[in-house]
Amino acid sequence: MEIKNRRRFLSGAAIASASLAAASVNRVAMATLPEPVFQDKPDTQPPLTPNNGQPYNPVVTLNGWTLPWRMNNGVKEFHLVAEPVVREMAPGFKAHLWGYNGQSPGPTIEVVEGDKVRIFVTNRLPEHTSIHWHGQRLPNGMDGVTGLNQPGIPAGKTFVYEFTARRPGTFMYHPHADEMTQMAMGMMGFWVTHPKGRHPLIDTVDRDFCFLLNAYDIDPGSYTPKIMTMLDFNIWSWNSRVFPGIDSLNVRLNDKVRLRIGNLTMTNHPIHLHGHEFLVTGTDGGPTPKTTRRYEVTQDIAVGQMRQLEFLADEEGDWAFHCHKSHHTMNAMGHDVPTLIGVDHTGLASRIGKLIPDYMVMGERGMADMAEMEMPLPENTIPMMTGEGPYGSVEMGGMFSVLKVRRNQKPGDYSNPGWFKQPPGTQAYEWKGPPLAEPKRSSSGGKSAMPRTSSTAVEVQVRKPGKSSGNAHQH
Ligand SMILES: [Cu+2]
Repeated sequence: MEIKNRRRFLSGAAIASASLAAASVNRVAMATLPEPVFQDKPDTQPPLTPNNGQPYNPVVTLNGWTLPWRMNNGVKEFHLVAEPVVREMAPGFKAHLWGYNGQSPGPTIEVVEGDKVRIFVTNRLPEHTSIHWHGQRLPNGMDGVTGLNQPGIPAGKTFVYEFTARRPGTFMYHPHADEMTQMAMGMMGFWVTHPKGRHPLIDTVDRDFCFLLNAYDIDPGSYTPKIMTMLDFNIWSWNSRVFPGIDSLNVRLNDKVRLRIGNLTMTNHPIHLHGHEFLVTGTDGGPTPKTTRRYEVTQDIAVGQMRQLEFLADEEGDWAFHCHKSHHTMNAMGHDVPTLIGVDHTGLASRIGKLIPDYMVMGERGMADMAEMEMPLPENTIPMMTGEGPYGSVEMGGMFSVLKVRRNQKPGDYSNPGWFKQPPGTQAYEWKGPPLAEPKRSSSGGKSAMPRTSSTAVEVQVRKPGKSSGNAHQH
């Protein structure tokens, strides 16, 4: 028995020394755990300017922050603590998630190409975990897949990851242990490797923003995501924040701006920017060759992908910036409600109102009423469409924010400049001339390339599938 244990110990030591040789990072200096740094605020923190190591232009994490490090004999040391967190997803709406160092997502890690990196990961979750460094070149034993590359980090233990940041670009990190639970609970973070010196394909920019796309299923009135959900999420978020809780991206007129976006949801997100065209300057594999770049206003970001978008912010104003799937710019309570547009409820509300005071019929003119109305909501949720703009409700939620381009925004100032005041004569206005005459409409039907011999006209009423089919949304 003793011999068997000893043999196992020896073979373990042999494996350890083999990986030590491969890791190319010196472990000798490692003596103490770096003090972990925690963040209790969901506000966008100013860029963390490096005060040691190689210089770089830091990124700004939307409603997030960058993890400070310590230098230890030429190695950049970080300390991540996996733990349950309370994340304010928007004012008045808190979620009980799992994350790192006090927040979900975890802090952004910024390093420079060629940096030797050591990351201590302490597990304060009730189950084992691991971290996969998504997209990195690294020794196989550092890739973080539980069971394949390493045993899971048991609850209460600390593991150490070491590798050299070999290629510059945009990366992510997330658990590779009970992934369905741990990612549904919000465990993920951003990683940026800046180029060492000038890179022919990576431009210097004035503002460099990053955020992750994530999604949750949290019933109105509850606090914890439902982890079994695969398709029907109701909270579509950027860095675990939903509009109007997502900070605006505040830039100076004619700034060169880079947006780094990673998708850790279970569907694709066509990210759309108003008022400007951007180039896709980077993907999962690194900077894109210049010959492949073309201007776009929407970039689809598939599951597990990262994209870098760059543009010149040369149009002043408040420009919407959002996922183009309309259900993704909507918060909870927008689901399982039958379409009632065109349904005549005349008299219904007043009749029911005699029985149930405050009864309202929603949705017969569309859903905008829901954004305007002060609807009573359950505790701890957020209206489906909301966000007060200078001209009324923005009628958005979820994956929506605003790019604010201002002439007088100072370099390095990320504060919100308030609403844009359109110069006189540059805003859509009401037509005050003669009213519209009744137009002539054609009543002829369309032709078919392959006509049937007999045809019966069918008019369909399309209703979205959903669990509830009868009643309107009631309050
Ligand atoms: Cu989307």
